[in-house]
Amino acid sequence: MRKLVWSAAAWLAAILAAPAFATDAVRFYWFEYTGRDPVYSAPLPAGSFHNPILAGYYPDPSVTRVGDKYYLVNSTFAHWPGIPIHESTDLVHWTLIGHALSDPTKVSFDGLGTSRGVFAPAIEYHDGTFYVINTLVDAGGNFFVTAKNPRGPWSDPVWLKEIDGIDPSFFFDEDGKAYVLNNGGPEGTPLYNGHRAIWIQEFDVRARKLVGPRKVIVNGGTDLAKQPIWIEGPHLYRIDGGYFLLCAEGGTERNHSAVIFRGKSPWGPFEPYAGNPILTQRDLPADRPDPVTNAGHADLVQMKDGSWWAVFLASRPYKDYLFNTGRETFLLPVTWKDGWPVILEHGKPIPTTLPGPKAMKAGATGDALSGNFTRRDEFKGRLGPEWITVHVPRSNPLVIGESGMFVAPSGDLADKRNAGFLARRQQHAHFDASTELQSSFSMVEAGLAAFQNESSWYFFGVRDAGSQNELFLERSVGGTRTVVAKSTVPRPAKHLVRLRISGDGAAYSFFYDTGSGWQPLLQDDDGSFLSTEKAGGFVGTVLGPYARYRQNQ
Ligand code: 6LW
Repeated sequence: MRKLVWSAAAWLAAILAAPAFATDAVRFYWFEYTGRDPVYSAPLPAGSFHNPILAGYYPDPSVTRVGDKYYLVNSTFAHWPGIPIHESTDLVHWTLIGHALSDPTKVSFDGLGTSRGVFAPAIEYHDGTFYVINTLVDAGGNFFVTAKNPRGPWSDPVWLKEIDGIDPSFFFDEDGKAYVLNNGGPEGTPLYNGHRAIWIQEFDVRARKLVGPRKVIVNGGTDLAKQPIWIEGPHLYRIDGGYFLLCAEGGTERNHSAVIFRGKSPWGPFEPYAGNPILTQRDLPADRPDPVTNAGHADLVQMKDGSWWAVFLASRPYKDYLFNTGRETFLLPVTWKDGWPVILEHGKPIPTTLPGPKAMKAGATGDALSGNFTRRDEFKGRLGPEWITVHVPRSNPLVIGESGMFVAPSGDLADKRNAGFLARRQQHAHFDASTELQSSFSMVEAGLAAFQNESSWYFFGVRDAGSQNELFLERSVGGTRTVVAKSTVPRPAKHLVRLRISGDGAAYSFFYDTGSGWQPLLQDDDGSFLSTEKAGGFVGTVLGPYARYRQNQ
């Protein structure tokens, strides 16, 4: 049995250093995921790309350019490792190169809901150093980490206790001064629900700490009289001698938007653009084809060729306001109008296929993150970049050998702690996820889970039933658990069982194969309870191998 090293997650190495562990571990031989959204079925025109560029739950994107490379970070809440760092040379094809939070001894989300922990991060590069700043909600607050190499190692967190709020970002000015911005409560009592403000404070780069007074530079939003809500995600840029402040406004749901302000100093005053918002989908007809919604929380980047682009979050409902894939990362070109950056004209739908940046080379590749694709993991020695866990592992849940991955049962999906669950993001409304496992166990139940949060999940598993095996489907809807289907089958040869979950919008279907081809256990179950609209939260559905100790039926 050989130790495992994840390409981007040294942390896992630490966990798996331990010799082969619990004898109750379940062997999974492979896992295969196929995304088949009709909107991406047509061949991609030359020079074009699909939106989102990072499909599945990759919210709150922030991007920076260093030379001819781009680095992007996203929020990860209670999933682990935290704050993935993707690298690209064309803003379209991205490769996971590491995580800003990967030392399990430094962070804990135990006891927290799945949508607590890592909120919106921001990445900057200054004077040979990468900076990632973030808020660990209910888990320590605001902090930053630094690295010379974006692949790591990243420093231990430097806590910023002065900041009472979220969505911090750095701004390094041309005059050598630096600042931290964030959104927080207004000065004094909020005037209305959702009344927030954008704050700024100077940052001493050498001393690595905040200095001087904190100041509100935007109170409420673009027009306080209109009671704008949730002014958030601030990013400050110096462009052609002016200071541009980009923020999200309206809250991260249907009414989300991106708004821009301009000033002559980082301390303001900041004047809002008369043409705001510069990005939203909130005023488009609900019955439009292939709708994209929630668009907002953006960050701008100038490419080497001088063109400007924006990354931002948005979601793709499969029906009404239902999406199980969370808030994803999109890309659009920025146009300049009368000296103001505009991401999308009012009333225009976000395109899901469009021409890419000039830097995009034919045949360029990256990780499987956009469009339709199939990813198969044979669990041989190294795990693909897509794998994460829910919560920070405390023990060693996984070991990979020459032939398969062993998942040790520890805890339960509802536990708000790490369980024996290895997951990847659901990245399509139409998908198939399948695996093969060895079912020779007595005290354990194992199979596939589809997990939105600790109260909303499916567990499609197999367990011992005397001389036979029992396939079962357990569903937790808002915390109420029900076994909605089960079937007893003869013990398969070599105890090999294949399981498949197929999703088509809200319809989730469950198939098994014990040697005589795929058999349905349950088809077209209403999986819309895994949607953000019904389950709540800031994340998206994740899928993968799961094992737990048998529960009293
Ligand atoms: C993020 C903030 C937000 O930090 O949600 O609603 C938070 N807006 O900008 C989590 O995504």
